[in-house]
Order: sequence, then structure tokens, then C-alpha cells
Amino acid sequence: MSLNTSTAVSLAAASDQTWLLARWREMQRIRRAEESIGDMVETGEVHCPCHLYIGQEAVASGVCAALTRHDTVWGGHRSHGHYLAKGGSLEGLFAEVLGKVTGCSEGRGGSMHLLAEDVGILGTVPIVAGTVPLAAGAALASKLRGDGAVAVAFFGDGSLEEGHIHETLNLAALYRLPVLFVCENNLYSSHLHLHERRVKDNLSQAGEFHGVPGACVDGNDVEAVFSAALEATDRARRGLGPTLLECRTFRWRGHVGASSDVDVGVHRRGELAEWLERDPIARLEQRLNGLDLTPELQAIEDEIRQALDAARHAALPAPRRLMSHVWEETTCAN
Ligand SMILES: Cc1ncc(C[n+]2csc(CCOP(=O)(O)OP(=O)(O)O)c2C)c(N)n1
Ligand SMILES: [Mg+2]
Repeated sequence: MSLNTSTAVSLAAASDQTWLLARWREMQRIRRAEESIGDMVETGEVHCPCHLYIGQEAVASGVCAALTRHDTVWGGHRSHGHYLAKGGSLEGLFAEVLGKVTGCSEGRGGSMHLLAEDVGILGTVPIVAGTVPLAAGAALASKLRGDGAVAVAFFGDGSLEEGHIHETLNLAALYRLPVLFVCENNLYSSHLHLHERRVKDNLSQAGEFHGVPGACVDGNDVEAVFSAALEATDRARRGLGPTLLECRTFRWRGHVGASSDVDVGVHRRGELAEWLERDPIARLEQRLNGLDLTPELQAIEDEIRQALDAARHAALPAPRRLMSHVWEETTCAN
């Protein structure tokens, strides 16, 4: 794919220290927020299942840096990072996992159902690949309206084993929809390694048969993710249709919960050690030319403490509101 001038300008900005620092802040914010959530899961303060994103932060940050506020993001069960990178509020996230009324989904959804329409997060849903067709629907709506927005579907490697994702790829290609399919290949679907589920390690090619070009990038390199996402969104905005981006990465914690998942009969112990060496945040720090990041980190920790405090002090939803937002059919008795 060739770059047009506006893309090239933005790519130049990406190597700028200010841009890199913004990504570092965003990724640290995601990691620190998730560590707090992990701690609350362990102490039992959080009751809903939480799938932590630690280790994958460069994917959310790199992709969302290529988006405007107007673009939409769709996610799954492991989407705290997508929500924060797209501009969702910290307090809204903490309050949501705590089931509070000030949560981004009014405390009704928990960790796996995040909504923030004002910043374009139209839904994260734990049905594997469940939001992928919805992203294509949003892209179709944008195309019909001509509003120039792009829809992004974030999903895991396990999603490509769902049939309807292939129907969606075909439809998106046929209608040249402005949609970016981001497959976060963290090598595991629950506790099954990619090699136990597929003969070929070729996820980036999953759309080619349907006419969706694919690219595979190092998902722990925020600059590489950003460049690929910018190229794909630029292509979508020019009416050239969808792209499938496979971002290779690794989750540091278990499939669900706060533990590291190295003792559940899978071969993760050795792999985790290797991937810890490829920490996306440490890699970015090397690019920040010895900048003293201590004050920045302090500011992030303060922000997290305040957001968490506010969430903890918020009220639980009133029981009488249990049925609000629930569709109800009224029947006439005659
Ligand atoms: C349709 C459907 N099938 C099965 C599940 C159970 N399930 C929840 S998460 C998950 C694994 C998903 O793996 P992947 O897509 O690679 O995402 P990751 O957890 O690695 O981020 C499964 C099988 C589900 N939620 N929905
Ligand atoms: Mg996976």
C-alpha cells in the first residue's frame, strides 16, 4: 500500500518525542489501571470476571493514535485498554468494574461491557467475535452517511475460528467498507496455543480469500502498530475498503483474573519470560532518550488514585432501576 501526503506527515510526527511521550503515558495509564483492577480482583473487591490486557498495551495505543474522536471502536472481553486508549474515562472504568452507577455502562455491564458513545466506544461484548459484524455495520452506516468515519474491530486470535467473522470479511470487502479489523494475536485462546488450534500460523492472510488485504506487525512496537493502522485507516477513508491487521503480542496475566497463568498445564512459563523481555513500555522508554519519567509516572499514579477513590465512593445502582434499558413487550389483555 502506498502512503499519501497526509499519512506521510503524520508518520513523521510519530517519531517526535512529544508523540512518543503521549503514547508512553497512555500505555502506562492502561497498565497501572489494570494492575489496580487486578489487585481488586485478588482482594475480592471486584466481583465481575476481568480479562487483563497487560503486555498488549501497544496495540490499543498504536491503533487509537491513528483514529479521530469520530471513529468508532468495538471490542471484546479484554477491552479495558481499547476503552482507555480511545478516550474513555478512568473513573468510568473503575466504577464499571465495581458495579457503580457512575460506571461507563451505569454499573450494569462490568469489565466486559464497556460503552462510551461520546468518545466512539460503541461496545465491548464478550461473545467471541460478537462485535466484528457490528463494526462492519457501523462502517456501512458511515459510508451511507458519507461522514468519513472509520470503524475498528479489536478481537483476539480465537475470533478467527468463528464463522461469522469470515462472512463479515467478505461483506466488508464487497462493499468496500471503511473498517479496520485488528486481530490481537496473543497466541492463546483461553488455554489453547495457536498451534493446538490451527495447522498454519497465517492469521494476517485470513481476509485475502475475500479480498481483504492483511499485514502482520510486531504488536509490542507502538510505532509499528501506529504506522500500519494509519496506512489502513487512510486506505479506508479513501474509499478503498477494509484491512486486516494482525498484531503479534502476548498477555502477561492469565486468561481471566490476576494471576500469571503459568501453572495451569500450559507451556506459558518459558514463553512469558521471553515476552517479558519484549515489554512494549520498556521498549518505548528506550526511544525516549533518557527522559526522566518519574514525574510523569507520579502524575499517572495520582490520577489513578483519585479516579479509584471517586469510583469507590460512588453509589450502587438503585434496585428499582434493574429493568431500565430492558426491552419489554406490553401485551393487551383481551
Ligand atoms: C462465541 C463464544 N465462544 C466461546 C466463548 C468463551 N471464551 C471466552 S474468551 C475465549 C477465548 C478467546 O480467545 P481470543 O479470541 O484469542 O482472545 P484473548 O482471550 O486471547 O484476548 C473463549 C473461548 C465465548 N465467550 N464466546
Ligand atoms: Mg488470544
